[in-house]
Amino acid sequence: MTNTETAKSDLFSPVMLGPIQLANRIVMAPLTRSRAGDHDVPSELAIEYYVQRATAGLIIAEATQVSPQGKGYVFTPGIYSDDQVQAWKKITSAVHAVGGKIFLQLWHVGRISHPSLQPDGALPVAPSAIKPEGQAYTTAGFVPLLTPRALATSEMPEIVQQYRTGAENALAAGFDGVEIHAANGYLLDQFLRDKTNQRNDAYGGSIENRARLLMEVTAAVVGVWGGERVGIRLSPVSTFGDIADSNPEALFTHVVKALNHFNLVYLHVIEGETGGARNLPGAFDPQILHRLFNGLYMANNGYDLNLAADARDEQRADLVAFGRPFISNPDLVERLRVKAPLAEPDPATMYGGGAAGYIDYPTMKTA
Ligand code: 8OZ
Repeated sequence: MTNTETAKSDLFSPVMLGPIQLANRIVMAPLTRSRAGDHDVPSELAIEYYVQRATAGLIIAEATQVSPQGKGYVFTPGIYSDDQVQAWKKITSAVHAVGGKIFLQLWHVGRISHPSLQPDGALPVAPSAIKPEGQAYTTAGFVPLLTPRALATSEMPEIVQQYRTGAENALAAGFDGVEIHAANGYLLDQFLRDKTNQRNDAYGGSIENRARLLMEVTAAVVGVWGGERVGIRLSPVSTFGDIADSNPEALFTHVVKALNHFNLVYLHVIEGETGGARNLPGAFDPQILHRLFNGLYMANNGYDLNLAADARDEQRADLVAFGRPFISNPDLVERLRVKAPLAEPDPATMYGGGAAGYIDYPTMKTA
């Protein structure tokens, strides 16, 4: 990109996302901020938080559990009760009133949870009873993750139903669409990968079997919304959540080919290590998935203006999602456009707490 006063990239021009016109190609990535209240109801503060960031071409609202069982961190919001739908409705209405577009990310954490976060203190569920390395974020602080309970084959329709209910509730709450969270070592990713899925029923073993739950969930969500309002997030080379696969290229090639059947509007790919390096030695090139996919490709992971503009110029992405910069720069799109300096987020207020570090980051104008 050449060095002029304002960035000349078509990142800042409108684009169609299926039937929806976005003002630009810059997406606010889903960001867990852990500010929900009792019963997993999104905070009133979230109205202002998302409105402040509504100049993003698209907001993907934070990961939101589709069921009480799908919860894995304190203070994350849900989309399984009427109170939650009413609270989300206020958020989507306020974002729409200022011209923004907003999807909801549908989430089930699987084994990345803790009995203290589960209904009746139950063990978290997973494809197989394999303990993840790492810690759960609970009301008692960080505690070690435990060996989960393997789901019975007979429980699989109920898991699919949780996503269907989440999708229906997201529709009732006024979202523009939904993103299926199949990344970062949560339930759907746990089924995909052979390190975490050692089942010997129809949901484990071959790549086709390991992808079965994701395809059933996608069919259910598309049944509610239509493919043109459903996106999906994958993290094919990430190990976040203590996840791995013996052949990620074969696995994710199959997954993307199978997803093409649903005509999803976008594929959102965390191209490197979640929250970490973009270039991983030995990892396959996620552009393979871009070339295979029949909808829009949304790139994510450590992008800045130059990387994003280059990705557009070289046709390596249709949309670019920014995460952490949106925490501390509510007017990120304008700052990128005029090449203004970006504010750094304060790690101390990233998760949990109230307004501080949430809705008090200034725009360039108010700074
Ligand atoms: C950071 C902290 C808690 C959750 C993800 C939903 O990685 C998350 C998440 C990230 O997708």
